[in-house]
Amino acid sequence: MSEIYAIGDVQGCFESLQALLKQLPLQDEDRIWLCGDLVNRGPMSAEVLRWAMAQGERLRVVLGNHDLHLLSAAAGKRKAKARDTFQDVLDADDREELLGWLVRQPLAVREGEYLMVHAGLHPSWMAEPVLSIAKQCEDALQSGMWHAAWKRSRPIPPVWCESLEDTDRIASALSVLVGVRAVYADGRLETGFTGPPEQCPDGARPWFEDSSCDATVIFGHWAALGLHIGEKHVGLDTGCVWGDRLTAMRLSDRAIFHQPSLESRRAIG
Ligand SMILES: [Mn+2]
Repeated sequence: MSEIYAIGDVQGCFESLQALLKQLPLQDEDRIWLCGDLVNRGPMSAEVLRWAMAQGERLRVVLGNHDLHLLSAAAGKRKAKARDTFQDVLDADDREELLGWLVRQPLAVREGEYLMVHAGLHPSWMAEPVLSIAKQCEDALQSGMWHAAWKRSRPIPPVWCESLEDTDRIASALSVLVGVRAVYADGRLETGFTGPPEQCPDGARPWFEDSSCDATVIFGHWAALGLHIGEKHVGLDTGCVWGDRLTAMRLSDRAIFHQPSLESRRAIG
């Protein structure tokens, strides 16, 4: 049987990724999923992208907020920040190939009972509509109109509702897919919070507490949540870039593989 190994946020930690892959009992027919934020904060973003490009059909990834930030900075739409560490991509001889590959990646991937997104879902979203909403965002990435939406999504994105259109719709959808951690009862995202779930601001709850999505959702983005294995929600960001570890889960039996971070001494900020 072909297996899927889902891996948490790599963020330029190429050496940890390679070490984790060596641990996995990968067979030729097996697949690898990366749940987004392939780049930034760690030391080797370009190498992660080169490796990902070379995997072909064996690899599926979804885009995360750091991936979008890189694409935005590369297009001159947003300034890189002092803490950003993706200059290796911007200066690379193969920059256009790397960025061209990245911008074609999806925001949601579904296979069977599994749905992968970077951050999470709006509590009202079921699996099929998520793919349709993600497709609208992917079309916006191809057309370039997403830059206006990405700008509109911060600091306070439009609250998701099905009737949103155009820039507001993409802004709201992107803010959820690549940014959500906690949500208020009225559907607003808590946008500034990055702490552990038990410290959610008053009135906000982790998005998955109120999700009724009819798929098992594989996500990353929330390092302070750590490895989170719920019945229908699996969080895999275990803070490799912050010196903790990189985690993989074999989806069929939920076997977990850990690689302690090899980049902690060099990670910036
Ligand atoms: Mn993220």
